[in-house]
Amino acid sequence: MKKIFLLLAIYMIFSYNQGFAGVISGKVHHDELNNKNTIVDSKTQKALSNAKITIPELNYTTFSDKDGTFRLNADVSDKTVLFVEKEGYKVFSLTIDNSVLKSPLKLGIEQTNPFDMQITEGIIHLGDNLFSDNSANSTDFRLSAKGHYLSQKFKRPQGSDKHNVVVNIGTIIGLDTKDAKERGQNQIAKVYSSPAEVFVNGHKIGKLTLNGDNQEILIPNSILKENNELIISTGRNLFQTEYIDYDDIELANVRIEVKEKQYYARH
Ligand SMILES: [Ca+2]
Repeated sequence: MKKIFLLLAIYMIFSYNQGFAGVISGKVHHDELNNKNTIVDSKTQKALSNAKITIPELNYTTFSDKDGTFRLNADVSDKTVLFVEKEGYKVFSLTIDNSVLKSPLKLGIEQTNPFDMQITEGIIHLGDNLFSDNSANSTDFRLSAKGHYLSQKFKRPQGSDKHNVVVNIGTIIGLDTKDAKERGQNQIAKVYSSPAEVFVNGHKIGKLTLNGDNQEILIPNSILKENNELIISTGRNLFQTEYIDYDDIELANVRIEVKEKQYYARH
């Protein structure tokens, strides 16, 4: 009887190990399969080869192959910014976290409009480097803050008389506003910050209350000059009265774009 129990125990250990090994290899297989991501032209859906894919905060760079596919062999845990760059196309940026490893990405990138202007390169951290681990930012910003606002000059884009000019915030991470908190974008229990604000030539043209990609703000034609200044200013913790605690945020891929007028009429 004892022998049978022993054999049973050995069998159970053996099958447990087998099962365990099966789970691991299954997971690797799953990731490899789903890690095959694609870059396409957003209009034609044609696969695009040799697009450069980077995750600056992880020092990760790869290129799409001849079928437009790429694997993301990066250890993505916290929220961070993924960029796609290709000549003739607008810089594309996307907020990613570890969920990107669960399903394949199909990223459509848009051809450059000759009047569009790229305002920022890489990732810009605004704030004061004081932030909670529960904030909506990546838990460990790799870049130290460049101050609480960004200021960039830009020329009036051609075609601005007939078309709308917008500021496009490619990606924003880390806003700890009331809206961001209510949408579950952070884990902070009580406090929140005022929104980030966007100014052109001293006029407030909009505010950013939610994290995400491709947020557009219209620049009223009446305030555009030949030479313009764009300011994006981060908010403040509204519950800290003893000192100013700026909301630590990451901005990427800010562009000035010229759009068809109907675009805004429809929305
Ligand atoms: Ca702060």
